[in-house]
Amino acid sequence: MFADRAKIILISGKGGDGHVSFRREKYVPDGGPDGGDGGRGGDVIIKVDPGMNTLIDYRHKRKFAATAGQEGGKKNCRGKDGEDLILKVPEGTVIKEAESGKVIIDMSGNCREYKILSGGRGGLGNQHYATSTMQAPKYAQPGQPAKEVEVLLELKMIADVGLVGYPSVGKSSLIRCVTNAKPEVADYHFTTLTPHLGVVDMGDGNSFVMADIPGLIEGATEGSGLGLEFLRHIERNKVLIHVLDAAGTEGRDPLEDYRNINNELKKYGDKVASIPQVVAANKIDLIPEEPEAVDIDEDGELIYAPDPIERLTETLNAEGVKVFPISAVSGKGTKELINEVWEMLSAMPKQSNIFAAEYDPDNALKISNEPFTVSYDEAADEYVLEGPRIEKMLGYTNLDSEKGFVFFQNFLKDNGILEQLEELGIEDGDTVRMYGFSFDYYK
Ligand SMILES: Nc1nc2c(ncn2[C@@H]2O[C@H](COP(=O)(O)OP(=O)(O)OP(=O)(O)O)[C@@H](O)[C@H]2O)c(=O)[nH]1
Ligand SMILES: [Mg+2]
Repeated sequence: MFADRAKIILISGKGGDGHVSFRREKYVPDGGPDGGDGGRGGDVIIKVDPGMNTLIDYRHKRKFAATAGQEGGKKNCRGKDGEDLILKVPEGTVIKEAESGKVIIDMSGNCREYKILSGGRGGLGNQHYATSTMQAPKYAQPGQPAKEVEVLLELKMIADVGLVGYPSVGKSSLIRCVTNAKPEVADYHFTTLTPHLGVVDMGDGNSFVMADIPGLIEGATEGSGLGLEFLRHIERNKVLIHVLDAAGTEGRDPLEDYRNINNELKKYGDKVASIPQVVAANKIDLIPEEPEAVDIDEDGELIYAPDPIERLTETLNAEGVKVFPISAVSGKGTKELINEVWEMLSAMPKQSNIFAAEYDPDNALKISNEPFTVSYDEAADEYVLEGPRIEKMLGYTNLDSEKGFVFFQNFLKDNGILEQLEELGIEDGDTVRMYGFSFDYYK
C-alpha cells in the first residue's frame, strides 16, 4: 500500500540538569559552588529529502525522539549536548497537529527544513546562583523538559499537472510517452496502485511535473476503486489532463466516462472540480479509419457510427474544453497536447500552493525552568521555598489581592510545590516562608 499518511509522536531532548557541587581543594575547607551546566537537549528538525516519495518509513514506528542533554558535572564541567533528531520527509508533506488538525508546516516550495521542536535548554549549575547573601546555593537549574507533540504527516504531491480518467484508458502509457517516469502499463484495471511523478522537458530549461494517479471510477468519492485515497493529490494540480479511451475499446462511451469522472471530482470538492482540464482522446490508433457500419435503416442503407473524435471535439469544444486526439502508444498527437498544457501553465501565476501555518508547537509548549528548592528549616520549624522561580513569581504577584492569591495557589500546584511540601510532612497550620513572606498552610 502506498504510504501517504502517518501519525507519529515527536519528542525533543530534555535539557541536562545543572549540577550542584562545591569545590574541594587541599587547604580550602569550604570551597565555593562549582556545579557545571547541563547540556542542551536535541531539536526535532524536519527536512525535505528529494529522494523520498512515500511516508513508508513512518508506518511502523510511532515515536521519534531527539536525545537529552547530559547533566552538568562537578568542577564546572558542562554536560554534553543531546543529538538533534532529523526527520526526513518527501517534498509536499504537510505536517499537522494530530488532535486539532491545524497545519504546523507545509514542506514544499522554499521550505526545505523546519525546526518543529527545540530541545530543552540545559540548566545552569549552582555556581551561577552564588550571591553575596547566598554563597553556597544548594540548588541548580533543572534542564528544560522535553516537548512532545503528536503530528499527522500528509503527503500531497506537488505536480503541476495531474492525469485523471478511468482505469486502462492509457494514463500510465501517456506519462511513459512524455516523461522520464516509467510506471507499469497493462491491459487490466488498476494497474497503477500508487501515484508516479514524471518530468516533462520542454527544452530551454523549461519543464513541468506530471502525476499519474490510479484510475478513478464512479463512486470513487464513496470509496469505490482506489480513487478516493489519491484524489487528495490532485488538489494542488494546476491543470488536469482528462484521459479518455476515444476508441471505446472496453465498450464504454468516452463522453459518458468524461461526465462520470467530472461528477466524482465535483463530489470530492469545488477546489478539484474547478481545476482547468484538457481532454486527451487516447487510443486513436484503434479507431477504424473507415467509418464502421453499426446498423441498417429501413431502406437498406448502412448507418455509420459517428467518428468518435469528431463527436468528442464538437461536444466538448462547445463547453470550452479543448480535445487532443492522441495515441499514447505511438506518441501521435502528444506534442500538441503537451504544448497546450505548457501554455496554460505559463499563463498561470507562479506561486506554489502553500498551506498556511496555524500552530507552532514549539511556542505553545514553552515551559519555565527556573530552579527552586523546597526544604524544612528545623530551627525555625518552618518550611522554606527558595530559588529564582519563586523570587520571580513573587515579583509579579500581588499576594494581597484575591486574584493574586489564586494565581499563587495555582503556581504552587502546577510546579509540584504542594506535592513536595507534603512529602516533607507538612501539616495544616504549619508555616511556609519565602523571601520575607510567609503563609500558613491549609490543605
Ligand atoms: N493501441 C493502444 N493501446 C493503448 C494506448 N494507450 C494505452 N493502451 C493500452 O491500454 C492498456 C492500459 O494502459 P495503461 O497505460 O496501463 O492505462 P491506465 O490508464 O494507466 O490504467 P490504470 O493504471 O489501470 O488506471 C495497456 O494495455 C496499454 O498498452 C494507445 O494509445 N493505443
Ligand atoms: Mg496506470
